[in-house]
Amino acid sequence: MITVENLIGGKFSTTDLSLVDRSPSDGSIIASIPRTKSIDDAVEAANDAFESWSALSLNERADWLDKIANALESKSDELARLEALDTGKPLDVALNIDAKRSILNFRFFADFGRNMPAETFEMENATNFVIRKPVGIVGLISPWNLPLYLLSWKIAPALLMGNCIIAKPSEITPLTAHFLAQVCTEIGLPAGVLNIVHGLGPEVGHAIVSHPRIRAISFTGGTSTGRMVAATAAPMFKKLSLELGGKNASIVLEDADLEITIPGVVRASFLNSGQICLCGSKVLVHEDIYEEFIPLYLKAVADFNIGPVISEEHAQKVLSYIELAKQEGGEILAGGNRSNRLGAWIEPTVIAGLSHLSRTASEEIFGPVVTIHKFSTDEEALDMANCTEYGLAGSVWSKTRGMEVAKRVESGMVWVNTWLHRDLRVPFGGIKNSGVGREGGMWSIGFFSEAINICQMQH
Ligand code: TXE
Repeated sequence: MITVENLIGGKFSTTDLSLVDRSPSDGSIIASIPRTKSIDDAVEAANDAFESWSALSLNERADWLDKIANALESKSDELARLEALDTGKPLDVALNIDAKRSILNFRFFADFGRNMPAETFEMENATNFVIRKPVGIVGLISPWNLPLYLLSWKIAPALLMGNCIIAKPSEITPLTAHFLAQVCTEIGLPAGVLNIVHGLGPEVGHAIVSHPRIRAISFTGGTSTGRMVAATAAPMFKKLSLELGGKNASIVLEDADLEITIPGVVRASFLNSGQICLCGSKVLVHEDIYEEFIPLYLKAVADFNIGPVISEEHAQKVLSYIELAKQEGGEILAGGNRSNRLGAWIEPTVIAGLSHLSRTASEEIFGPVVTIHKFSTDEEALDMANCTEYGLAGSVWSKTRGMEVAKRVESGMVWVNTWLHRDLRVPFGGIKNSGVGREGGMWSIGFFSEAINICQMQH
């Protein structure tokens, strides 16, 4: 069994109370983790490290990001193995999605930092300089679906801009955050720059969100939790970035090229067992191609390899939605049951015949379950796509009208004839109840720095 420890001030430690981390594949205990309640020592460590870390140049901190990327890359197989063990996802997904993108997050922000243009604004008789100062100590809280992928997405720009960090990974998937802590210690990242604490959300998570010396919170997780985080942080005037839930539509117009659309929509439906906030869990298909689309889609679903969902508890939540779908009049076209494998395995499930206003088609399920709906006009498709409380992502599949329809999808991100094709320079985030703020490229730089203007008169 792995003993996961906190990294505070460059030292590993544990706590009197601990929690267990279970394998989604068979329910066995794979690690113990600290049940941290106080973060005062981590805040002190971050405070002690801040002056020297923020005094480094942008390029010196970019070099540190490259050192982390290089160290992770040299151990990417171990990183992928731990991520697959902790999340249950197939090893090839852990390697090609999670490990690869975790490394890229550090490398991308290293390069981005080195090539950031100076920000000046000339007046007739003065020059305005925009100076970017660090926020100070920042709190990063991440979920269980893409553990190091999403945590590194926050750590990299936060370090680049000179902040010191108190990070809290999900207690359900602590292994790769601990692995990162070990790697950063091995390469000599200065003590206290990156502190990683483990424990329960309402305990150590809340301690981070409510600590007065932590001046920015970047949170990824559920909308209901995001609401609690905002309620605590907003009155303290902390900077807040919330990447929350989604209920995204894959819109297939009548002129879609099914050669690319079928595999693309299946991947959007079931990648990571549907446990990505960007997944297309509502499949909207134009009536003219619906009869052709369904058998092709179901065949591709049957061939798509997925792992278990993250935990037995989450499996129960997902199965409850399948039962709800039946009560709401849905027709199960594929799946609908637990797989006969040990652990939290659920068959990829496709449900037809539901109103887009049904609870099943409106609420975030966050598992391998999609609802499929027929529409006759673009207007109808957009109503079906935009009717939920969420506004995170979506995709439109069409040879001629993708951009036109995509502009009318009420979400932060839309892909046309592709899905999850990511340029890390673009803004990433949602609208409505999918969150507040954007991260990615300059949006991450902006969030993890305080933009200061100095206006110099030319006499
Ligand atoms: O998220 P949580 P979970 C959605 C999805 C999923 C639901 C819950 O619907 O079923 O959210 O997933 C910490 N103060 N998404 O349980 O509970 C918690 O310890 C401070 C979408 O992962 O929001 C963890 O580290 N922190 C999402 C992190 O918040 C608290 C991806 C996320 O936990 C806290 C994952 C509190 N009071 C789930 N309570 C996406 N958008 O990608 C919990 N935490």
